[in-house]
Amino acid sequence: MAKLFLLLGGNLGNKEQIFSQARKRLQEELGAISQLSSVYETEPWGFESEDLFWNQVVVIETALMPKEVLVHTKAIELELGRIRKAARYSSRLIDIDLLFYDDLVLHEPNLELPHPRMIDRRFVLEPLAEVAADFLHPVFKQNIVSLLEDCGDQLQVKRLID
Ligand code: PH2
Ligand code: MG
Ligand code: MG
Repeated sequence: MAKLFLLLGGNLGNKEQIFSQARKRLQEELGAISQLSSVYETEPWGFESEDLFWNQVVVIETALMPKEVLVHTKAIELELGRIRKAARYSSRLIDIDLLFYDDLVLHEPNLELPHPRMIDRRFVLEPLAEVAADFLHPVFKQNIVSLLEDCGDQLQVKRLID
């Protein structure tokens, strides 16, 4: 089994319902959820929008290989109504990103692990620090708390109390 770290993100529609459906479908397709961060309300990174995001880290124990994981996460995004736009960053119902797959380092055109932009994004590092503060980034050899300390991203990331 591998420990898979995913990030859910979305800033359109009924976020509570979409996130809940996403967690259910991920569990059915990939394996049991072993950890969940809180949900965070976050300012859009990389583009302008009035619609704040929700972000949440989901940790799954999976028997699938990374490529198989990607096939399933893409299918679940579509199932939940995601429409891909031409623009690099835009508002969306649901995005499911692979952050880490154990400490695997992979550089392929359609899949890079660890997620190449996570270190620049407070909306990833804050929820990640909640569930895996000591996890060592396999490329930078820093743990998540240390990456968060070095992160220059000033956009607001607020933990929602549930
Ligand atoms: N995802 C993006 C671009 N910008 N901003 C926030 N706050 N949260 C996201 O999940 C997000 C983003 C690209 O996938
Ligand atoms: Mg993304
Ligand atoms: Mg994505």
